[in-house]
Amino acid sequence: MFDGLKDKLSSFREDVEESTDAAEQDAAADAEANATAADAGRADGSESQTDAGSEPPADESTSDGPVDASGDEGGADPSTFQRAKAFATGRIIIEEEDLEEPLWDLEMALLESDVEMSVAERILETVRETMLGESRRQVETTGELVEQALHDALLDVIAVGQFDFESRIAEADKPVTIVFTGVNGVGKTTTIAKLSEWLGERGYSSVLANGDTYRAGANEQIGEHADRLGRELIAHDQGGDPAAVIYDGVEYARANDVDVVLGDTAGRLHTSDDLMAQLAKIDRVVDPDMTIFVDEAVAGQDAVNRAEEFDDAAAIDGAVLT
Ligand SMILES: Nc1nc2c(ncn2[C@@H]2O[C@H](COP(=O)(O)OP(=O)(O)O)[C@@H](O)[C@H]2O)c(=O)[nH]1
Ligand SMILES: [Mg+2]
Repeated sequence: MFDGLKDKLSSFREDVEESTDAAEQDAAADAEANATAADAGRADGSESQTDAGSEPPADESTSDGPVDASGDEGGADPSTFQRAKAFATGRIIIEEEDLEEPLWDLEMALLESDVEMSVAERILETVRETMLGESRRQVETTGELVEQALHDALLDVIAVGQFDFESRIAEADKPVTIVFTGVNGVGKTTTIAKLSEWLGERGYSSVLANGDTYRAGANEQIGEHADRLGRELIAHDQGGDPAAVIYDGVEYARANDVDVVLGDTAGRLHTSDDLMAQLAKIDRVVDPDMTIFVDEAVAGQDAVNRAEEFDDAAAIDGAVLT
């Protein structure tokens, strides 16, 4: 899925390159035409124009002279002259019309790849704004410019409501309790193991609390991670109360000066009222510092809908996409 989107993004880059290349050639032709106009001016025998004509077309004085001359012919619009001038000075100006078709194709590609309409529009708007009227030096390819504009636009949309996870951990009173929610098999337990390692690398101790008392084998799975990581695991028997397990995890952390409690939960369908009510209970009893929603990046719009449902049961502070 992402390979497809990647291909489309790079074809957007090629499309813009093509249309600006075409514009570049027009500008080159215009620059030549201007030079010819300057020559024609010299043929008229005007002394001052002869001096101007001996300069390269980049010079201000030439662009003034011939602009008036060809303006009389009704040849080119001002933007063409701007382009011709920019070309002569080694700069290219990107115009709305260069972007029109590639942006349309990009919009289709984003929508086909399950990107939400308002997000796609925001990306397009940022790319358009970044690139329009942007002039680039010839050493810098249009491709690089497009890549940077896309990069900035994507960062811009995913940076909404962003917070610095590490500084939040650093500043919070210890122990910091984090509960992980999400549907089945999206990577909650694996993410907890990874995060425990990540925290350890930054000097924070952590304990794992297995609030997944539902699925057979859940204790063994997270137990394996805890063993490998050398972390304490708080677990109850299958069928126990998940809120009680995570609460025990918090008690353990308090008693043993552990910095972070990583509370796992059983995967549940957002459509299952009972299980969602159980999640709300965990939230009430444990009152975690953060609730992290985990989902698969490939879930696309489904993940957004699920996140909304989970957020209703236990307010989400952040999300991990696996
Ligand atoms: N490709 C990929 N697989 C993952 C990732 N995280 C977890 N998995 C795998 O997805 C499966 C379910 O992971 P698990 O952590 O048990 O999901 P949970 O049911 O949400 O706890 C396991 O086979 C994991 O190895 C990830 O980031 N990428
Ligand atoms: Mg799990």
